[in-house]
Amino acid sequence: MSVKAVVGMQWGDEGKGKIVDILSEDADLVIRFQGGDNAGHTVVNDKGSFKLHLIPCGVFYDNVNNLIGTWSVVNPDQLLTEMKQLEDANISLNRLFISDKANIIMPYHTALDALNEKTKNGIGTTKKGIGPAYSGKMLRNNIRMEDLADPDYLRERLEAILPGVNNQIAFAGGTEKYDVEALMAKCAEWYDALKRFIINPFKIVHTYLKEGRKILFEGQLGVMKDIDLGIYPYVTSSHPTAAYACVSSGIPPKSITGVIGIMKAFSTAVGAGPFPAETLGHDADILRGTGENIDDEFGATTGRARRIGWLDLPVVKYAHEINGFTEVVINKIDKLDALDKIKVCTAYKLDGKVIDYMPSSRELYKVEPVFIEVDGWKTNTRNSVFVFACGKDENPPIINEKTYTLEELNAAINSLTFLQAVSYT
Ligand code: 2SA
Ligand code: MG
Repeated sequence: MSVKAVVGMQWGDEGKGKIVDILSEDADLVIRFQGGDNAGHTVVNDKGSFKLHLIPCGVFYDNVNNLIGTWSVVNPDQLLTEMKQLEDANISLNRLFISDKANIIMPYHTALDALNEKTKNGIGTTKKGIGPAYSGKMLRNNIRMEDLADPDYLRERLEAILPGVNNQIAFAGGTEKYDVEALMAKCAEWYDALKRFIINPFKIVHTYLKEGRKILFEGQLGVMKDIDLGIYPYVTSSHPTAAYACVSSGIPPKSITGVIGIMKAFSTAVGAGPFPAETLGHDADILRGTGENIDDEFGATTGRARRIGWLDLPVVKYAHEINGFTEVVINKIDKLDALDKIKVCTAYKLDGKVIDYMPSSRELYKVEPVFIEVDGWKTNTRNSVFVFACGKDENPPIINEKTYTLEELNAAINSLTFLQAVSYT
């Protein structure tokens, strides 16, 4: 049995899309388990270059089922646009499914996100309505995919929800009033286009588990953007951590057989918030790239230039503590190829003392990153893929140069060995 979660180890944009694409070839079911179209998962394969926001990266394989899972928030217009792009590239959507319990991002959610971003409370969101949609979910105020099938129920729900929504919009400085009839028409249009994709996934996921089929969970963003464990309030409104793969799909935690952490050889972040290892100069420009390549460091959803930092090992270690990786993939090592000197943040100092825990955002603003600086390897490492297998019985899913035990990985993460391992190849 193989039930693995792929999650981001840093601030998002670690290259999860690429790895999920590779691993999907061998999967029976790929599940996007949280978030919405704020994510941008870049996949370059023999079918073209794609930036997927909502649809799981397993969609490129004809024999793989793909599920937009329950803890997701879905903007149907965005989903339909993405579906059209894939169909235009001759990619079949026959095996795409949407959980009936996934919450719908309504037009008022995106409007509220944009209004909130104009205030002092703005944190640099993607303005895709993610925060308002998740808060609507927690308030038990949302429309779910399953509701589209029942116009009477839907009308009752909208009648109950919209007065509060309109007050919220007006309070936030918006002028638009959302109307039941207009939204009923929109929902009917969405249902017509999406009904064949909406399923109750619970039984299927459990049947797959029993049959020992291969399930891959695709996380979006990364640990530092987790609503609880990340740099609150500069976070997204869901949990990009492996535990939520279980929560979202209703499977017991013990069914997870592996957690694959994806990291980059340096750090990037979008949006405001503390970013201790940030670098702003010429090196940052080299690492960011020019935007000519699809994987240069510009937001895959908003096009914003991502903030750049050196590899931050306290973050990587924190990600490992939270997720318990059985495998770790390091992407974009080649982006460091041209550098004369490479810095790595190995620890944080707070009030002059090295700390051994991940501080809160408030403290993270104050920490002093402790850097080591090493000579660059000045070698072309393009197309190298590095996988560290940490578990005893795990076979690394990708052919790689070297395999490490969990103990070695732990030791490596705590020391320079880590970087040497990177530079060997
Ligand atoms: P949101 O829109 O409510 O989730 O924003 C809240 C915070 O989460 C950050 N965030 C992201 N961080 C990294 N990558 C993301 N996806 C896009 C990409 C981002 C883009 O792949 O490049 O295109 O700008 C992503 N989405 C949200 C966001 O910056 C806020 O800090
Ligand atoms: Mg991305």
